[in-house]
Amino acid sequence: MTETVRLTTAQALVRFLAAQYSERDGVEQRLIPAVWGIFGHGNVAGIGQALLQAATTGDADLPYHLARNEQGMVHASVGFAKMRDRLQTFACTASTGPGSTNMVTGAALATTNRIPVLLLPSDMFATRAPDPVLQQLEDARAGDVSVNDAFRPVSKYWDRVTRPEQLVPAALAAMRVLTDPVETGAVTLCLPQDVQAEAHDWPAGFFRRRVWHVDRPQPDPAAVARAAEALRGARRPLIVAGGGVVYSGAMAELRAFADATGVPVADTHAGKGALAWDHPCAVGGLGSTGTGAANTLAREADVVLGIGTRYSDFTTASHTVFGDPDVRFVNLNVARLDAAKHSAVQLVADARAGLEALGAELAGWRADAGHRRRARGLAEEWARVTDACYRVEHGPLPAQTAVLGALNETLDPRDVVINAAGSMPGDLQMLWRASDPKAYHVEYAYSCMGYEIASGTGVKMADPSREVVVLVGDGSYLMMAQEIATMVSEGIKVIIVVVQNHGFASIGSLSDSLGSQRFGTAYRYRDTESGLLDGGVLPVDLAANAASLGARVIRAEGVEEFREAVERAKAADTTTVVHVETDLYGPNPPSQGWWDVPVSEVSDLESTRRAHAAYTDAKRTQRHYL
Ligand SMILES: Cc1ncc(C[n+]2csc(CCOP(=O)(O)OP(=O)(O)O)c2C)c(N)n1
Ligand SMILES: [Mg+2]
Repeated sequence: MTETVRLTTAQALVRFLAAQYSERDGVEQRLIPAVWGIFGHGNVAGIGQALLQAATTGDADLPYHLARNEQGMVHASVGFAKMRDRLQTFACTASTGPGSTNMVTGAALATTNRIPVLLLPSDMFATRAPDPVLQQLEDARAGDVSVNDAFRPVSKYWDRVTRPEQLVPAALAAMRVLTDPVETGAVTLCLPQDVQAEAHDWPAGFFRRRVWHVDRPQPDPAAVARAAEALRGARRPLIVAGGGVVYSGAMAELRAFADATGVPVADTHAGKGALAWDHPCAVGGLGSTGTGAANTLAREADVVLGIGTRYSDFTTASHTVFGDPDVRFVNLNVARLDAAKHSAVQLVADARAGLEALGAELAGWRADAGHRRRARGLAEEWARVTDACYRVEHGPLPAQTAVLGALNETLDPRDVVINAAGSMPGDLQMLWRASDPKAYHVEYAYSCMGYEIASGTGVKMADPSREVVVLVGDGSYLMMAQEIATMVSEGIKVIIVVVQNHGFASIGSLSDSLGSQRFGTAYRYRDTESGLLDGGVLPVDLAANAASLGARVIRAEGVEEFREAVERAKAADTTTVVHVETDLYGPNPPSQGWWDVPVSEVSDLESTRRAHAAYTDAKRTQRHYL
């Protein structure tokens, strides 16, 4: 007879999660070392009871962390998982209805970024006995629909456990998807509140220690030969290094490949730091917010080797950055979805394995010396542009680029800077000097305002030996500052730099360039005469707000005070907010690329008509790479 254990569904899930491990390159670690949550009637007596039992009886090792907003706890989990190269993540439990749907944005962020996170939204009663339960959506056309169906398109695996025994296949499928580098993203197991509390006799084998091996798919030798042939024929090759290089831990292999071949290496947000910024082949960020060096080389490139990149529109400057009419692509990617982009020679493999194989196949081959010299010269030229942006004197409020420069020079190479949305990702992509693959943590697949502070907690938990610096604009701060209280309660030290410019520098200047005159992009009083939101500055005090949440706060005026404030924040051992005001209007770094944002084709406004003419012009260079 099979040995069984009598537990509730929630208790069984907690015990199961505590027994899951991931393994890569011989290193085993807990796949899900902790659970984040916010309790309500949907989970307090189900998962909540199971976690209490785990914490107090030693039944299972699964610590619980209390977030302040469910979206925030998903961001914390993503930050953690990204730092841990997708080999570990957290689970997130939420109550029914709003608690659960608050996680939908986090789920989309995780899936877009290809970062694993396990979501456990509570669901309406499986028995439907008390329907409609508080917060239940009633659908007149279908009895089985709940708000949790909203997770389906943003999850890589979705299931609803309407009977206890369904947990066994559902939980196993969830682990498979979380640990598959091709499939990974948000995994959602919806748990009806009655089922969570229902007992069942579980097969003991369900709880055995289970290791999920994350393997390194090797490339097909014929594909390696095709890729090598394409590169050997290249006169102006360029590498685009994406996040896949970092998640695969292929930094040494990328460096060795660059050293051996001399091919210039541009990076995406997720790939920045994979090759140190001052490596002789490094040419910096590519695309809409790319460096002059990377974008010039992309315009001239005849062969592009994309490694671990999903080629977002920011990377390709909306399909305009590659200018050679005959440009060919070679894509090394673990996911065929990405390998196949731009009609590439597909090298479907783990980035490390693929680089090793391609490097061996290309042994002795080097990119043209003139091309290498040109790339080096362009990179040096861009270094001078960066220096100028870092040192720009501007008043009365400083330029954001000078604040970023002071920060870059004050931080140590291993310190992590986090950012996600606003004008800073662009400035960082062009100017930030990263020499460590984990030092640049910019979420720019979903570019979600609110990720910054919330993820800081998870990033610090992933590597407490590093200083973690959250860079956050006032807009993002106002969307999700509450997780400062979580950091304080957990005793997690993060430095938060709040860049106050009273509005959206990013969307404001975008609006201006598109003929929409910065409409509705500044935080201002409504002007009684114009009727628009362009009155005086609001008396909003974000430093006081941060202090009210329990953070230590330093107000800095100007670049020199800012530099000192960061030094003091580094010396502190509790969460410290550095508040600095910058000029909403720049000066900005010289923009090098285009971004496709459509402009109204007809308009009563002269500004829009002019912008539309410029848009039509820019659009001409956009194309598919066939
Ligand atoms: C959740 C979310 N809503 C809206 C946007 C669109 N958006 C991109 S940047 C931005 C403004 C950001 O303002 P702030 O954080 O102050 O940064 P700044 O542009 O001033 O640097 C907005 C609204 C977004 N990225 N995320
Ligand atoms: Mg702002």
